[in-house]
Amino acid sequence: MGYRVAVVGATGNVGREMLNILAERHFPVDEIAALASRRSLGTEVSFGDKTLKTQDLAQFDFSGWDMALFAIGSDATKEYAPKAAKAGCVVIDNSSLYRYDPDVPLVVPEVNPEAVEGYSKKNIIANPNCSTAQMVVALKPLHDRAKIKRVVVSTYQSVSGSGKEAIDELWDQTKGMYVPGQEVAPKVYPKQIAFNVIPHIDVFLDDGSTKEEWKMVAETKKIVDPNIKLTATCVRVPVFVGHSEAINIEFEEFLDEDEARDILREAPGIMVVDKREDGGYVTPVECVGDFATFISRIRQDPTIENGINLWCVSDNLRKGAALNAVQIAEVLGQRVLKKG
Ligand code: 2RA
Repeated sequence: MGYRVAVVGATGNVGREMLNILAERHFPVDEIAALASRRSLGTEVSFGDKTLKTQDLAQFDFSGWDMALFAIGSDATKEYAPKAAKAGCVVIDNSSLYRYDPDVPLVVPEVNPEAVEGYSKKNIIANPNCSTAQMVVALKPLHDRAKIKRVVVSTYQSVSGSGKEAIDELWDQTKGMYVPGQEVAPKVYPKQIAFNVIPHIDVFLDDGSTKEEWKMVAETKKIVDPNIKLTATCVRVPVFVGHSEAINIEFEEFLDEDEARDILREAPGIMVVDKREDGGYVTPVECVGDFATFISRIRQDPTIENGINLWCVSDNLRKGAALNAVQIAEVLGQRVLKKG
C-alpha cells in the first residue's frame, strides 16, 4: 500500500522536477494528482512514463490525501497550504513562507531527518532555500567532526533559481548580443545577465545584505546549529541550471584537509571530485540532472588556525528544491506515516 500524493504547482520548473523525481525514485504512490492554477488547467505533465492532466488547485479537496508537495509562491501557499494541512494532508512546502516558523520543521534529510517528527504542530514541513540545502549537506559531516565556528560563503547562482522567465531572458539576451537590432533589455534582473554577474538576489535589507544572504544565515542556524556564525554574498551568474558556492569554514579545532576529504567522501548525498589537475573539479554544467551535492577544491586555509576551503556544486532544481522535497516525503513515510 502506498501514498496518495499531490504536487501543487505541477507546471513550474520545480513542480515538474518533483514529478520526475517521485517517478525516478519509485516513491510508493497509490495515486498522484498534478495541481495547478486555473489558467494552466488541463496542461499535460509527465510522471514517469505516464501523462497527467493538471487539475484546478482552487477546486481540489485534499481530504484523504497523504502528502502535498508545494512548489508555488508564498502568496498562493498562504491560501492553500493551511487548507491542505487542515484536511489532514501533510504539506511539504518549497516556498519560504514557513521556513522560519518555530512550529514548522525545516529539513534537509542528510542533515536533520529526525526533525520531520515535529510536523504535526501545523501538519507542514518546510524545504530550505536552494543555496542553503547544498551547503548544509557539506557542512554537517564536517561540523560533527570538528565543530564549525564560522562560515564565509560566496554563491554563484544560476538563473533557473528565478524561474522560466529568467532562463528565457539569459537565452534571448545572449543571442541578442550577436544579432544587431535584437538586443534584449534587462527585465527579470536590474542589470544585464548575459556575460555578466549580479551581486543581488532577492531584496536589500537595512544592513546592506540581501534577503537571500539572510536566508542562508537563518536557515543554517535552524537546520545545523544556532551557534554557527555565517556571512554570505549571493551572486547571480549567467548559468542556466546549477548553483556553485565557494565555502570557507573555520572550526573550533584543527581539521586536516585529507581527513576532511575522507569524511566528505563517506557523507550521505555527497560526491567528491577533487584532483589538483586540469578538470579535477566539478562545474555547474556537469551537475544538471544529478542527485548529488558535488564537492571539489578541498584545501587548508593557511590564513587562520583551523580553516578549510571548498567548492560546492549542485542542481538547484533538484537538491536545491524538488529532490530535497521528495527526500522529506521519503523520510516522513519511513519515520511517521509508515505506509508503502
Ligand atoms: C534563487 N534561491 O536562486 C533563490 C530562489 N530559488 O533565485
